[in-house]
Amino acid sequence: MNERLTQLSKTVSHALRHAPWAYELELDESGAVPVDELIDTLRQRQRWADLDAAMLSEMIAGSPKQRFVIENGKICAFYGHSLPGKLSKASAEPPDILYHGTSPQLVTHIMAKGLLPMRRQYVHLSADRETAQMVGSRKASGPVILVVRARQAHAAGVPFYVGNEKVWLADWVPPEWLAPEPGGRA
Ligand code: HQG
Repeated sequence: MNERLTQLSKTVSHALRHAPWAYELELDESGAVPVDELIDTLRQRQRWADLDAAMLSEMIAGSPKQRFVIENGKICAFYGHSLPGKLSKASAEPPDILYHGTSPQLVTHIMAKGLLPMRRQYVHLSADRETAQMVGSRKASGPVILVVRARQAHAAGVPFYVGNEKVWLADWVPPEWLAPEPGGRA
């Protein structure tokens, strides 16, 4: 994806995950806004004066991560939200194991308190190890991968929610369902 589309992805993330009010957008209860409204408001900024639906679709399709979806004329972010007013997500039975990549420095705290959403609405979990490795690499050059016994946690009453194919969400994952990957640095 070229630099301009990467910038567009960041701007749309900001608008749909973190600060819709800064764009005079009002998200519905699932976090979606009409595509036309998003395009109109971004076009008022000089940088995005030439934005159109095709460019938006190209950005979504070309992104290595599945961040946004357009459905019935509305666009929303699958995950990542920090805005106040938690968006309702469909809860679902997770796979046996999910992963969470993080900094070695945080592991002691996480193993004491569990995984917390911190600044976002939900804890973010990865469906595969490789994705967790990528997520953790944003935090540390030698990230730790935590293995989450998700199916068992779910059976014990911990809710999980679908983000996209690779991202699962949770409100809180208690420490008893977590273990630093064997051979990891923790
Ligand atoms: C840590 C990106 C101390 C947690 C990624 C993480 C992801 C704790 C940090 C998505 C803790 C929050 C989200 C506790 C959790 N004590 N630290 N008890 N519980 N933490 O960035 O999961 O590119 O908000 O380990 O790919 O890293 O933006 O969350 O390190 O899918 O589309 O608190 O964002 O996607 O960090 O990443 P973040 P995340 P995009």
